[in-house]
Amino acid sequence: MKICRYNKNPIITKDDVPFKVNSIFNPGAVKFNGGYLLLCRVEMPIGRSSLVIADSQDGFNFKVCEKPVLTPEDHKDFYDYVEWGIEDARITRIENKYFLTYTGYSKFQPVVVLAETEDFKNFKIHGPISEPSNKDCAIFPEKINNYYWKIDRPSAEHRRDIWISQSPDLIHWGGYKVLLEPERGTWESDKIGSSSTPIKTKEGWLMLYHGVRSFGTGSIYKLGVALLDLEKPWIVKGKSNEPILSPEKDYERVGDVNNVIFSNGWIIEDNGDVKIYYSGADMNICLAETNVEYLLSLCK
Ligand code: M1P
Repeated sequence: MKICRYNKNPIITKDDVPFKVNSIFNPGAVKFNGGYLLLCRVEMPIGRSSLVIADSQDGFNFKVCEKPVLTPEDHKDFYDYVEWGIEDARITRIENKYFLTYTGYSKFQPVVVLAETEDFKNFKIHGPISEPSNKDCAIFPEKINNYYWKIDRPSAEHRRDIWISQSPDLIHWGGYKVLLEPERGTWESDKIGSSSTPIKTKEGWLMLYHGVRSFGTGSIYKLGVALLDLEKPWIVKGKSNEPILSPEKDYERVGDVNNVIFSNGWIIEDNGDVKIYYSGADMNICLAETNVEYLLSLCK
């Protein structure tokens, strides 16, 4: 198996949302209660985003809930940092809790916000765990060497690299290291950002990320994959030397932001199959299927 787009893509569009939105895209993904749960970004007509759940028994056919489950207004103590929207949630299960990391957007620029839930109904919002500008944060699903680990994308002038850091409690972070840099003169020459929770394999942590190349007329977003050392996750053992998914279909080429494939959610099945949930052109939700062995082979 290589990487196959589902033949009924897109699997969710704005027509499937039971309230008025501009678009639905960039879902976090997790197995929950024996089914599949997507925590999708809905951009409201005013242009600010909230998060809504879509659920499914088979991972292909999803039903979008009646209203958003998490909005900027729910962030009472932290509203100043999310006033312009909450975006692009990543979901990490650690024991019986689900930790969400998403972008809080405001006049202060993007920050990473942390929340936790056990039931996807009640959320404990911890607030920002980064200074601006930072986004695209994913937490590893278990402690490594007694620490929690996250990857994210701080922005410095002219730099958009992926960093890794560690924490004793998921709230206080340190030990910052650069993990991956854009590669000049390639498909990922201008910026990169992590996608979702790294997947543990016998050969290392598989990590999905997006790479961006900018032109005068716009940018092209594609996906790549990298392999991190199991015990020393700041060591990159290998990465795909080509993008694994590039905008080709009309639903990836044309939308609010043309030529974008962006993912912040993937699910591994017990047999090693991997479902990559992604969005085309910031407008919809799509599915591509592959497996762990193939992704590992790309990193060698
Ligand atoms: O428009 C493509 C993506 O652009 C941003 O991603 P990043 O800053 O990580 O490159 C985000 O706004 C994302 O939501 C969007 O899909």
